[in-house]
Amino acid sequence: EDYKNASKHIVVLAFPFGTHAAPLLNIIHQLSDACPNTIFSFLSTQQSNNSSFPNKFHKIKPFNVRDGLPEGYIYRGDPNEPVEYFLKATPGNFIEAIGAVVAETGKPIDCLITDAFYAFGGDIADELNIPWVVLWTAAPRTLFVHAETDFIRQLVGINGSQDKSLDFFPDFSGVSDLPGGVTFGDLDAPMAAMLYKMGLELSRATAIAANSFEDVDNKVVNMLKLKFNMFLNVGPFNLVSSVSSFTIDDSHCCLDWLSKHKPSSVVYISFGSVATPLPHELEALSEALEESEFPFLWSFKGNPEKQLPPGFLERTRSRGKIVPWAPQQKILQHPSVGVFVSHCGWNSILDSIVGGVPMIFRPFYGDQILNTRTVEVVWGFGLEGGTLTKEGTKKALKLILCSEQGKKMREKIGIQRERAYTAVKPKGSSVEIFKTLVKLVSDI
Ligand code: U2F
Repeated sequence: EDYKNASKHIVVLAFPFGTHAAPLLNIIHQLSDACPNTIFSFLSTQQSNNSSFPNKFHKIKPFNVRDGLPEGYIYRGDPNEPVEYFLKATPGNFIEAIGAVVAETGKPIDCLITDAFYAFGGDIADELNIPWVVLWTAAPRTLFVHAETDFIRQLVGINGSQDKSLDFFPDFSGVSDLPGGVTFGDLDAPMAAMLYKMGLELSRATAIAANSFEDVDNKVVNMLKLKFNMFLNVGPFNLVSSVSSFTIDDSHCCLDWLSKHKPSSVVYISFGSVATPLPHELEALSEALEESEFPFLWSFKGNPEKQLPPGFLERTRSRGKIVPWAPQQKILQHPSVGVFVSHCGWNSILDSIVGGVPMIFRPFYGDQILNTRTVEVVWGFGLEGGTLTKEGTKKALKLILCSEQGKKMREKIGIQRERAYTAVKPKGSSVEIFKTLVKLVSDI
């Protein structure tokens, strides 16, 4: 019925790992509000759809695609493994599912929107003779690196010295900041190969929307605008709309707990949806928290009783709170939070900017090291952590929470925060650019 009444049908292909499907669904919600006669079919794996669609939406319908896992597959703790099985199943699983959606609904497709990762989206759209729009969910700087991979490889070589500089680009340091698979590591690994292909093919996209804002990283944003027809900064989504119930779930009463603390005094810790620090780092971080005596709120993936030092939970109970999941956006906007110990995923950085909270970094993989570079060097509101050590963490916590330098960082992040808010005000850049995207999608 919903399909029959709709004038247009847009199919959306999500990347079902990390925090990718959530921002994609976020922008689809915004488009759905702006294009009331359009129906959206949202294709992802069953597991991803189950967590993205706790509620049903009238004009956005989830459809499941094969996850590519062998029968009886048991997860053994390597987050890469399910991703690689999934990538092997693409694009076949999506092509099958698109066929099934069209057969089931009787509605031809007018436009394809995909995660930017999916270069094959360009082929599918060409075949159907429809526009291909993508969402880039990470930082502009990371997209730039993937779009310039061939150039970078020509200049610095492959698997050469990690000390080589990248100063021919603005505010870039060296090869060691790049995501694995660009100039070092296994360039043929499935993720690396996918990102390389993405860098080559994205210029075919009708538009590239991004969860960022014009002033977020000026010089790089300008280069991307020159490189692509339409590079549309329409974020940050954490200010534009908050449809994802997972980010606002406060079943562990974190916000009440925060309200009992002084302004800018609490350490908030989270390493995102995929990464976990090594056991010795968990121990070092726990000891640093215990010895420095700051109150802390820790979103902990795993079993804290088993993974944290014996007695730590009891000894810190009066000033520490450990939860399996926290409403991070709200937490970072709470005045009590003074510092964020983070893996530097892009969504977490945007949460920190919007909350005005300086960061301590513990990057793990992919874009995260490059993100720390932007926060530290371009914006100046974070400290490079690397592997977590007790003394290093204690020093960084003290510096951010108790020193003049920490105050300065808060001022610097305040500037970025202001820019983010300005971008989403009426007539703000993200609001105006979003209209371009809406027009593009409505005019098809
Ligand atoms: C991948 O992202 P991750 O999921 O590892 O990390 P983030 O981009 O920082 O996103 C984490 C999200 O989960 C939310 C938080 C963010 O929206 O608000 N969250 C929460 O609400 N409560 C919690 O207790 C913990 C987290 C990848 F690993 C990154 O490197 C990429 O930059 C990113 C974007 O492509 O995807």
